[in-house]
Formats: sequence, C-alpha cells, structure tokens
Amino acid sequence: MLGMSARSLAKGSAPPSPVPDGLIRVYSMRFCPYARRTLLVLKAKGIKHEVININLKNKPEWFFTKNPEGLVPVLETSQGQLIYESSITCEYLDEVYPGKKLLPDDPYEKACQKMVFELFSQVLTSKKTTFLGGNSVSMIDYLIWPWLERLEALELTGCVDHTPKLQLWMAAMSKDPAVSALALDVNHVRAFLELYLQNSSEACDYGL
Ligand SMILES: N[C@@H](CCC(=O)N[C@@H](CS)C(=O)NCC(=O)O)C(=O)O
Repeated sequence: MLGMSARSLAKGSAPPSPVPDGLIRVYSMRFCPYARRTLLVLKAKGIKHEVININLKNKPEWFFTKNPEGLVPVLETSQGQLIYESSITCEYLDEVYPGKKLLPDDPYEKACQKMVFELFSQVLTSKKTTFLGGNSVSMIDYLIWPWLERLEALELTGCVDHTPKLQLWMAAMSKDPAVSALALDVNHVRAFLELYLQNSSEACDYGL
C-alpha cells in the first residue's frame, strides 16, 4: 500500500501522474471518516492501491478535476475513471474486485443492507447478530464504523453506556483485521480536530 501516511498535496502542487496499470488510487485525507469507509473496503478486500492525501484546508487546483465538489474520497482507475461519494466508491470496489464479497449478491439481501444503513439507529436495538448484516463483517459495518471509532477521541464514549448491543458490535469491530490495521490514534484525531477547526493548513498532516 502506497502513500497512506504521506503528507497531503496542497495548492500549487503538480497534478499526480496517471494511475499505473494494476493499481487503483484513492484521494483521501487521513482523518476523514468518509474516506475511511473506502480505505476499510480496500483493506478488507486486499486491493492493491495507492493513497494521495489532499490538504482540505488548502486544496490543489487540480483536485477539482477529480471531483468538482472538491471532496474526498475519490477513486481513480488506471483508465482515468473517477468515482466519488464514499458509499458509491465502496460498492464499486466490491463489485469490481474479487475476494470477500461485502455486499450480498441477492438483490433483496442487498436492499436489506441498504435499508439497515438508512435506518441504523432503529435497527441496532433489535439486532440479533454479531455484525450489522449477519454474523460476519460486511459492507454496512465498514460504512458505519468510521463514526463510532471517533467516540473516544471526542470523549463521547458515554453515549453508548446504555446500548450494550452497540458496545458488543464495537468490540467485535475492533477485532476485525481491516479495522485494526487502520486504527486511529486518539490523540492525533483530537489534535487534528483542534487544528481543523482553526482552519489550519497543517491539520490534515498532523502527526506526520
Ligand atoms: N457525501 C460525501 C462526503 C465527503 C466529505 O464531506 N468529505 C470531507 C472530509 S471528511 C471533505 O472532503 N471536505 C472538504 C470540504 O468540505 O471542502 C461522501 O460520502 O463521500
């Protein structure tokens, strides 16, 4: 995996060269929960990829040619195809790449996962399985995890004190190989947030 901890590219930087064959690129930012969805799916499926971090407080001019909205994550293929919106990037990766299928093939089962995603909070209280889509990790877990993993950094773990099912799910997720490989440093997240809220162009590179 290339570039995951590289410094971000900012205004004035040269546009990156085309994506080499056999690789997919993700434009990311180290602390972005949406981009983490894409990174979790890349990791879980063992997809060879490179990461280019973008300085979201001082964006490169060329980044708007990758996503006119200027948001991360964006995927870029070696054919120059661009895919953005985190849940769309995740579904694309699951469809195109072999390996563990994170979304069910059955259209009804797939629709159920998407409904659960929309209705996350109501469903948690009635869930009977270890993970949100069944007894093994699947796409919906990776789509939701990036928000829950931030609770400690935000000193909000008390929010789940009265939801034992959510706590069990979080404990199961912490043991997932893709999740533990991409574990966040709580102090880095806190420092990032402080700088980000001050509009500092150093925020995205905190800790590097
Ligand atoms: N709906 C988008 C949201 C992505 C998003 O908001 N990313 C943030 C970083 S966490 C971003 O790029 N912010 C830059 C900006 O707002 O200018 C998705 O799911 O991909």
